[in-house]
Amino acid sequence: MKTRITELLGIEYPIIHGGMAWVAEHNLAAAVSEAGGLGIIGAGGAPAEFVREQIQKVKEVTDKPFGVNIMLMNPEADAIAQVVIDEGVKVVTTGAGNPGKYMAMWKEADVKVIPVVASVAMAKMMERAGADAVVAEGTESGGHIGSATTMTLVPQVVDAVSIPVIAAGGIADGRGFAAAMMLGAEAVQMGTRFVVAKESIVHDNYKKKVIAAKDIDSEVTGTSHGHPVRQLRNNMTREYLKLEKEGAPFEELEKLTLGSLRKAVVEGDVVHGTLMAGQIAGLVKKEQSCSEMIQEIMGEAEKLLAR
Ligand code: TUI
Repeated sequence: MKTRITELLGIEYPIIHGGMAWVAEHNLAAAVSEAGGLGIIGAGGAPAEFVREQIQKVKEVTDKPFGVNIMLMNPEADAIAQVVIDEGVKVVTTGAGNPGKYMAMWKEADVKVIPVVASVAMAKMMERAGADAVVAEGTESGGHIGSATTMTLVPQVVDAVSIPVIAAGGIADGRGFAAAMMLGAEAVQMGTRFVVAKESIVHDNYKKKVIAAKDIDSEVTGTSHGHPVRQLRNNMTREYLKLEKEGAPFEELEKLTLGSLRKAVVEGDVVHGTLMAGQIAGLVKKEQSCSEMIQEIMGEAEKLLAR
């Protein structure tokens, strides 16, 4: 399937990988790229030198295009912005902020820039700043989210900009992919389904929670301090939401989440850890290789779109 995104990025299938902190590391990124999508290394809160090593590891195993996601609240974002240039990375996606100040340096180095946006205003601002495409990410997504749904956000962003739009949030199968195309998207970004990929290094306890999750098993924490994060319900979210309701200060809430994503992904602590996942977790039922996932999604979508 050809779209402006497959052409822009030189990939076979219009499926890109969400830049999930701790999860989207070199093994998973390389697997998604090898399967014909665009693998992404999620820099999350990692130091710049760690990101450089991750990039080098992907380059060792695949010649296919891949990207790096820079989470803009990372204190080392400036250094990571330079590392992607030094390492010759061709595509950058950004999240949780405005990447405007890096745009000139990336354009000069011929890096394709794809900011993740959660509003029409941000999408327009990014197009004016020189973005090559945008990811319009709905509130169904896991992790740090905006408030608009994918169904409402994607067509409004498509109408507001001329650059290609990638839909994200609530997409995990061929039906979601086809629906995104109907809304005017030219690719999809998926996170939750890749969490349970065979190549994903996420702890088995976390994968089992995603596979067992039902439609309404996610909660949004952090709304009170302006950083809403979607994750699967557990002891941690119950405690967090109780404190938030009582008006606890940010410092107290932060104690619960410090290092909690690592705890879940690496140690498999599904009780106190943060199990970031989107609302579509209820649809994710089995572990498969990235290639099996992408082939299955494209097969289903092509049948639906041919109707
Ligand atoms: O960034 C994400 N998802 C994330 S980042 C992350 S790491 C984290 N961990 C704990 C707490 C907070 C973050 C986990 N998941 N998705 C992309 C995304 N970007 N969603 C929403 C936005 C966004 C929000 C506001 C993009 C731009 C924006 O504009 C702000 C501005 O500066 O104007």
